[in-house]
This record gives sequence, C-alpha cells and structure tokens, in this order.
Amino acid sequence: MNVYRTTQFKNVCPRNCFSACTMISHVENGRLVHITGDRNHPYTKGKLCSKGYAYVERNYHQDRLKFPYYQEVKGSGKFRQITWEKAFELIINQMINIKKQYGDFLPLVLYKYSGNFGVQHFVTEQFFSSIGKTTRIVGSPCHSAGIQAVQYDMGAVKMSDPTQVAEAGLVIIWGANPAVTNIHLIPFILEAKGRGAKIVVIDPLYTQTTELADLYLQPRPSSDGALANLLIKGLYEAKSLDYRFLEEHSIGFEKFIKQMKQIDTQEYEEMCDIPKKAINLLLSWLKEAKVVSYIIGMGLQRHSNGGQNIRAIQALAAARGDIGKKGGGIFFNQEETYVFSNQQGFINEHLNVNNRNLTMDEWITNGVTPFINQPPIEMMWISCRNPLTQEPNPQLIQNHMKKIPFVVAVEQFMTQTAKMANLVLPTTTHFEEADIVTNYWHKEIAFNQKAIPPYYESRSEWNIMRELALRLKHHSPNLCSFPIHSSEEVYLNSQFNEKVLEVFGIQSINDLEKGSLTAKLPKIAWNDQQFSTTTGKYHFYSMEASDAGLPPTPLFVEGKAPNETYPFWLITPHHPYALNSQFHFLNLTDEGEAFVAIHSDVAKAMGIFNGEIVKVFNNQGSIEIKAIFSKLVSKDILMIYQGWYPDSDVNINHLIPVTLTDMGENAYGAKGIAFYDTFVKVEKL
Ligand SMILES: Nc1nc2c(c(=O)[nH]1)N[C@H]1C(S)=C(S)[C@@H](COP(=O)(O)OP(=O)(O)OC[C@H]3O[C@@H](n4cnc5c(=O)[nH]c(N)nc54)[C@H](O)[C@@H]3O)O[C@H]1N2
Ligand SMILES: Nc1nc2c(c(=O)[nH]1)N[C@H]1C(S)=C(S)[C@@H](COP(=O)(O)OP(=O)(O)OC[C@H]3O[C@@H](n4cnc5c(=O)[nH]c(N)nc54)[C@H](O)[C@@H]3O)O[C@H]1N2
Ligand SMILES: [Mo]
Repeated sequence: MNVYRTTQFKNVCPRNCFSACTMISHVENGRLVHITGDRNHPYTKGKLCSKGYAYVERNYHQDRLKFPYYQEVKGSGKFRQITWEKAFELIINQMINIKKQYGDFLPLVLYKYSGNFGVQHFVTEQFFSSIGKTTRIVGSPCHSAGIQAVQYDMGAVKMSDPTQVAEAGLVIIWGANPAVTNIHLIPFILEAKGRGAKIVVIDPLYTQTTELADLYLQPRPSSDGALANLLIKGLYEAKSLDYRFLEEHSIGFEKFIKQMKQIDTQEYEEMCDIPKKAINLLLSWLKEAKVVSYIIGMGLQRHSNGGQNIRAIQALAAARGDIGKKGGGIFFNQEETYVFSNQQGFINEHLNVNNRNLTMDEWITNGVTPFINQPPIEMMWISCRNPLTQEPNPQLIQNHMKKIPFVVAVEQFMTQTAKMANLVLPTTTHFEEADIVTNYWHKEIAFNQKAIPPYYESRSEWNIMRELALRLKHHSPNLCSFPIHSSEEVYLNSQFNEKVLEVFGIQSINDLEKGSLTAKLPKIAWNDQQFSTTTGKYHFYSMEASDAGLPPTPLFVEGKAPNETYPFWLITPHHPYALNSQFHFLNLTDEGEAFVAIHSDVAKAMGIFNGEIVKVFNNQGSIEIKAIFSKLVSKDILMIYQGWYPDSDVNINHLIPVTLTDMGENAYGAKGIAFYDTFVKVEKL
C-alpha cells in the first residue's frame, strides 16, 4: 500500500486581479491535490474565488501544453513536437540573422501583458533590455486612461488601503463590479453598511454588485462626468464643500467652479439620463456623509472620454474633502508597490530611453511596417498575452502576425494566439516556479514557493530567458548583458533594491519566509495633503492635461453614442467565472456558452425568443450568439462577457474597433482602448 504524505506549500495567485490571494497548496508525491485559502492574508483572509479553488483542475487540464511545438506555416495547425534544444536553436538563428542584417534587434518586438504579474515574469522585459534596442508594443489595454487621470490631479498613483472602505460613511461604487471582479472587497463594503453607511452603485448595467445597493443609478454609458459635475454644482450651491482643502491644498478650483455655474442642469440630467429625484437623493446623502469612499472601476474608463470622467469624479471627492481622510477618497489603483528592479521595465519612461515604442493602436492599425524608413518587424515574442481574443480588431492582428517571419508564444495552453505562432513554448504555472507577487490594489507582498515540479517539459519564464542568454553569449559575448543566475530564487534576490527596502522593509526572499507582509506605506493615501503634482497641490486645473490637448479642468466632455445604423451599445465586461481569456474552459459556470444579454421588450419587439441564436454585427465584424433575456441591460445596451469561448467560434472582440481613450500616453506610452464605445445591431438569423 502506498501511503502518501501531504506536504503544504505557500503559493500566491499571480493573475491580473485585485486580490493576489495567498493560498496553500497541498501536494502528494509531487502532485497538486488540493488548494485552500490562507487565513493569514490580511486582505483576502483565507477565501479564494471559484477560479482559485479550481487550480488543480487547471494545472492538470488535458489541454495544458507539455512540449515545445513548431509549425512552419502559422495557422496551419501542423504543429510538430520538437526538443527545447531545437527550439532554442531556431530562436537564436533567427535573432542572429536579424542582428546581421540590421545591426541591432529593432525588428524584434516584445508583446507582453497581464497573464502573470509575478516579479519573475518581468524577466522577459529585462532580457529584452539586455540585448540593446528592441521594439515594444506599449500601452495598457486595461486602465491607462484612469491612471493618467489620477496623475493629472494628484501627481502619483496612490490609494488608501482598501480596508479603509469599512470606515466610510457613504460608499459609491462607480463603474465597478466588485461582486464579480473584486470579491474580497465585499466584506469591507458590508462592514461599512453594517455601521450605517449607505451604498450607491452607478452602472449602466444592473450588475451582481447592484444587489448590495441602497441606491442604484443607471446612467447612459460614458455620461458619468456629467453626473459628477451636477453633484459638485449641487454641493457648491448648498455650501457643502471643504473650503479649507480647496483653499490650502488645491489649485484651479475657482476656474472650475465658474464653469460649473454655467452648466445647464436640465441638459446635464438628460445627458446622463438619471431622474432629478435620484440625483437629489444622492446629493442629500453627500451633504450628510462625514466621509465618502469612491470605488472606481476600470469599466468606467473604457470610453473615449473615460479619463475625463474619472477626473470629474475625483474632483467631487477632492472638493468634498474626502481625499486623505480615514475611510474616504478614491479607490482606483495604486502603483506604490511596483518597486522591484525588473518591474521598472514596464513603466513608460524606462521604455522610452532604450527602445522603439510601437503603441497598441499603431500596431493594430499599421501592422508590421509601422515606421517609415525604419526596419520592419521580423520577429515577435509573445508572453502572458492573448491578443487574438483580448485586443480590439483581432482580425487585423492575425493578418499582421501572418506576415511576421517568426513568432514565438510562451504559453500554458494552445490559445487562439498560440495557434498563430511558429513556435509555442510550454511554461510553468505558479505552482511550478518560485516567484514574488505584489498587487495594484492591496499592498501585500508574498513569496510563492515552488510546490511541484514543472509539468512535463514546461520551463519557467526565467529559465527560458536564461537559456537564451547563455546561447547568445556563447555565440558572441557582446550580444547580451543578461546576468546568468543559478536558480529562480537567486534571480529573484537580484531584483531587490533600495526602494523595496524602503517600501517593504525587506532585502531578500528570506524575509518573506513566514508569509505575506504589508508595505510600510501610510494606510491613508495623501493624509498629509501633500500631493505629488508640480505644485504639491490637488489640480482642478492641470497644465499637463492642457498641454496634452485636453480640457485643463474636469469639465464633462460628451462621449460617443449609438446611431441609427448601429443602435446598441455593446458592453463587454469581465466574466464572473473567468479571468480575461483564462479559466473559461473549466466550465465553472452554468453558462459555459457565450450569450448576449438583451432586454426582453427589445427582443420581443423583434420576434427574438429567449435562447435563440441571433446575429450581432457592425461594420467591422459579425458574430452569431445565443440571446438571453436579462435584467442586466437597459433597452439600448447589449452585454456579452469578454474573453474566450473555446467551444464556439464566437470572438467578441471581432466587433470591437480600435477606439482610443482620451488619456494614457503619459502613463504608459499610449492611449487606452475604449472597448465599451462599441456600437452594434442585432438581427434574427
Ligand atoms: N472586449 C473586451 N476586451 C478586453 C477587455 C474588456 O473589458 N472587453 N478588458 C481588457 C483588459 S482590462 C485586460 S487587462 C486585457 C487582458 O489581456 P491579457 O493580458 O492578454 O489577458 P489574460 O487572458 O489574462 O492572459 C493572457 C495569456 O497569458 C497566459 N498565461 C497565464 N499565465 C502565464 C504565465 O505564467 N506565463 C505565460 N507566458 N503566459 C501565461 C494565459 O494562458 C493567457 O492566454 O484584456 C482586455 N480586453
Ligand atoms: N472574475 C473576474 N475578475 C476580474 C477580471 C475578470 O476577467 N474576471 N479581470 C480583472 C481585470 S484585468 C480588471 S481590469 C478588473 C475590472 O474590474 P471592474 O472595473 O470592476 O470590471 P469591468 O467589468 O471592467 O467593468 C465594471 C463595470 O463598469 C461598467 N461600465 C461600463 N461603462 C460604464 C460607464 O460609462 N459608466 C459607468 N458608471 N459604468 C460603466 C460595466 O457595466 C461594468 O459593470 O477586474 C479584474 N478582476
Ligand atoms: Mo484589466
């Protein structure tokens, strides 16, 4: 009889998510058997999401990549298994040829994003920086407009500890769906509610989060700036602003309020399509509340005026005096804990110095020859990114990829994108590698232990880059300055620096042995009211915004709207049981299939029955998808959860054009993508 001992390891979920949960993996005989939450984590407190509990299934899923695969013709599906040695040889040959022909590696492009945010994974950026100039696809498809808005007003992307929400007198959840996307925040919202705080949800969709609300406002998409402006005007007229803050800690309020006095209240109410009564109720709560927490989602800023709308909401928080207060302020994102040396490669100013930047939209629109009189793209390295399901207009991206002579994808699964690569390299999951994980929401840091051996021939991101560096150096010592370390742990230790010491008080992974640690940052952001702007004050008037051709003040700018040809907004928010393109295939949901949520009145008027397959289309693309009557949507909105639907041909992003957000360039080198400014028509088949 075999008696297996269960060993426990500490792991950290590295996904692009607000939680970065620490978890305990239970291992028997080198195999993961069970995952539990870690009760010692101060924010997630031992609770995982359905995806977290399903990691065993994901890890050993039949579709998990086992070996390196090569196909001569991209998209042919004629992959053959090759050895790692052969894979490295193919890559090195390609790189050497590029270097010979062009004198540098500019034709080599890095295409990487958010599949894994662990510190180890920034090794790829570091490797690319170690071979001289390369091309980088820059910009964030996620939150660049909002990040830029925070920077314009406050100078740096800081946020109070999310646990502060529990202390709020009023919680406004604005364009966020935490019941789905940020589940560990919910207990803190409920705690505030238990202490008597009212909960307001502002979202064009009646989401799962709406169930928590005392007041639900359903604005027209992208009209939030108008609502925020109306609220400021109302509070100003009622003399309910924080005049001391305005006087001592801000600039430009006079100019801004002058504009507010001139806005036509009725016109603004109509633009956001919210009844006067509801606005007045919210105004009365804002007048009464001692301190307000504003939880702002990324969803809100995926519009062509998204950054400006966030500035308008921030202005409300600032003018009311909520910023820097216990239990108050803006909860959007924080970047203070992105301090490891290799993470800096991610930040735009570092990108600018060494590389040729190709913005996401230039890449999608102009393809492989985006630069006049400069080398084209000859080789692409994709890691932690699945553009053929996640980016706008994937049809174009696929065509561009076909034209690139050599495409490499580092993946765990044969995704739509991997299918269009020449070389697919299998990589480890976080259970099979050592890593450090920090987060953009809470301020914990934790070490991720290697719990099990790599699945079949998978290699870690560090291992792949190290092996490449060794071979490049062997070919010619000057080609690459990437440091060769002896293990993942030694590599991780090399990424500690003064800033890590300052923020976390630690110097090596040994200091994380006992479990997660919380950053030594103030619990309340901006509690000293000293902002990181050029003046040290809060900017209601931003010269930087003005220089970028944007309105200097947070005055509402009208966004896009449906038209006669394409009368519906298509909102494609984040899925309850998937994370972007990941986890879909685990069928964690009753609705494994893709569906479009449609208002029953609209459907009935068109003779569409519940469950019927319909056509949703615009001038860019067309999909056939099941229609479901839903209370989530109003009459001029259709909703489809974004991501990947492996059992069907539905690719939602075929409908999504490259529409830019108003902001993002200064934050990440490119404007963001206004995914939700997509307009479509629906028809019976
Ligand atoms: N229509 C629509 N599109 C959207 C959005 C939307 O709201 N609507 N949201 C946008 C947003 S907010 C974001 S952040 C982007 C996300 O876009 P991506 O960053 O592309 O998203 P993911 O699907 O999380 O991860 C990409 C890939 O990483 C792989 N991966 C996971 N772990 C690892 C690893 O350890 N190593 C490597 N090499 N690969 C790994 C996964 O298998 C997956 O295929 O999508 C955007 N796209
Ligand atoms: N389960 C799960 N969790 C996730 C993810 C996931 O895919 N699945 N993805 C992770 C990532 S990468 C991200 S960026 C975050 C996203 O986290 P969230 O921002 O919370 O989620 P989204 O679905 O992007 O959008 C939130 C809400 O914005 C609303 N919205 C759209 N347009 C407007 C508007 O004009 N005004 C207002 N007021 N609301 C609007 C949408 O209807 C939606 O309900 O979640 C992270 N967590
Ligand atoms: Mo995101």
